[in-house]
Amino acid sequence: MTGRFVTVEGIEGVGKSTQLERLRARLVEGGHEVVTTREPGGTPLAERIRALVLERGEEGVPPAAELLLMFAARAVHTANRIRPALERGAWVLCDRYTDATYAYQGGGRGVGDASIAALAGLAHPGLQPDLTLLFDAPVGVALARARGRAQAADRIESETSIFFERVRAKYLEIARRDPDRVRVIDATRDTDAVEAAAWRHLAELGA
Ligand code: Z5A
Repeated sequence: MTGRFVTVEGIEGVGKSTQLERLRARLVEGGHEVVTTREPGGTPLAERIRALVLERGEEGVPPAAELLLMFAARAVHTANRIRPALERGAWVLCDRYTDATYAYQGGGRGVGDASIAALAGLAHPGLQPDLTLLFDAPVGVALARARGRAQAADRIESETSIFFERVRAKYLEIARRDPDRVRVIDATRDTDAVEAAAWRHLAELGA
């Protein structure tokens, strides 16, 4: 594969989508083909799975079901959108990927790493991001940003601060374990400063 696979991660409201759009614009200016996408979702079928897993309903969603739905969406997304784009040489900028599963279903819900690794091997064998930008900020800062927006919280966004503390801790653990791929960016700074830090990592990858 000749393209570049870049994922952005972090807890809700930390500024991932804002930065993804800025990085997309700069890559396009530089003459690259860029595909921006998100998880769960990114294809018609995967977006339908996203709606199922995020909607707030009467019936409980056990962690195992949440985990399997995330990977069902990811298997479709990887096969039908991410791999074809990488094979044509595009830059793929993806808002969340398998690190989110380790952080949310692992750190947040208590699913073991071994179960997640087994499903990752099944859903996207051999496909790992070239670079992951982990936007990091204290939970209070990120949730205040997220809750400043108009839209209602979905099922996972409605979790407690303690849940998001566990998710953040797991993300930071992933970054410590894989520092060459996962770059932690201080997302408490203003939007331009965060973008400059993120862009330096893309430049190292050939942007
Ligand atoms: N999930 C999961 O559990 N397991 C998985 O495997 C996967 C996902 C893949 C959907 O994710 C949910 O799925 C998510 C995890 C779960 N649930 N939660 N929580 P999503 O990525 O679609 O949704 P999200 O995490 O809730 O993203 P978000 O709320 O859109 O946040 P964001 O993209 O990081 O933030 P933003 O929209 O760019 O910015 C938020 C606000 O802050 C906005 O008003 C900005 O203008 C403002 N902002 C941005 N940057 C700054 C700076 N630097 N300073 C000040 N204000 C800023």
